[in-house]
Amino acid sequence: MYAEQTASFIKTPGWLDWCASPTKPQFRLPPGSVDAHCHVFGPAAQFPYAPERKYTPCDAGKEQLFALRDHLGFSRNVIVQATCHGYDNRALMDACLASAGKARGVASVAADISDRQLQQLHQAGVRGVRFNFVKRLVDFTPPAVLQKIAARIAALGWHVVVYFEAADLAELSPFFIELPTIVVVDHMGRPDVSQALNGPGFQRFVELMTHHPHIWAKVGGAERLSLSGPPALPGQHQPYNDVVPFARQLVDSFPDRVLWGTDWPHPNLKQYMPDDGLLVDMIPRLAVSPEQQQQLLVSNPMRLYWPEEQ
Ligand code: 0GY
Repeated sequence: MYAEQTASFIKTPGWLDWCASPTKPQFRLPPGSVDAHCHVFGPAAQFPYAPERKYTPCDAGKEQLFALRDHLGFSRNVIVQATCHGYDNRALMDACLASAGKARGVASVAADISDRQLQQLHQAGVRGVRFNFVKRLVDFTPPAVLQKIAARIAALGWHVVVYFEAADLAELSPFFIELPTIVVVDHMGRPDVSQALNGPGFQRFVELMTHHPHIWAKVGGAERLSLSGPPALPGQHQPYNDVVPFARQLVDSFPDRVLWGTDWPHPNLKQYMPDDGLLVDMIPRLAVSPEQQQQLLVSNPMRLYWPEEQ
């Protein structure tokens, strides 16, 4: 499995590489801010991509992630295992271990993972597992298998991160409700932002959070969800306007259960690569008050990923 040669890794046709020179954000992040959703890819020469992957990215290693963290003004990262690495969490663990305590991880694990391997992940800084239901990214795993994994990681004090398409929320909700840990939903459950904010699609997700206080949401991913897109020229208009009301409703309604992340290096975007500095500059439009910003960027992620420092 680990014998694949770097030379055989040819990027998926049309792959867009991450933005090498993002602008410096104008928004000054609160001290101690956490980028709570980002990834590392490879580098493939050291950490080969998984044979079962659905895409082959460009490399995006820990040094580059840490440089972005410092450039944007974040203090810490939560690195989420990307599907291109399958259940091989070595690149994620390596990044967490090299971060001097400034990165925690969310891993992907198979049902047959041993207790010893779970302990190794914990020691590296992993505090959650990701269950991915997006069909273009992963093959199907039966819910019963995921429930067994969840029961085991609950005993470690970890939580579950879930990624799914909005159309699948109704079917998946009973499963999420029964999970024995905090459940963090990636990209706000991927709402269709061309639909009304108060329409049934997004309100189903809001209802889920209203009635189930163990469900949290990440309110990043504007560049992935937006149909209006970024400004044509820097400063021309407010970017990603169409996503703002959706994120803002979640921040206003559940200020102690929201997280934000860059999603660097932005896998599978097809049109353009976002400027991570402009994404940070969106934050005060989503979390308007200094109190909300403190919760979104500092106290919520710290409670989940660095509880021992609280
Ligand atoms: C994201 C989104 C995507 C990919 C992954 O693990 C992954 O491959 O999460 C996507 O393609 O929508 O959050 O990074």
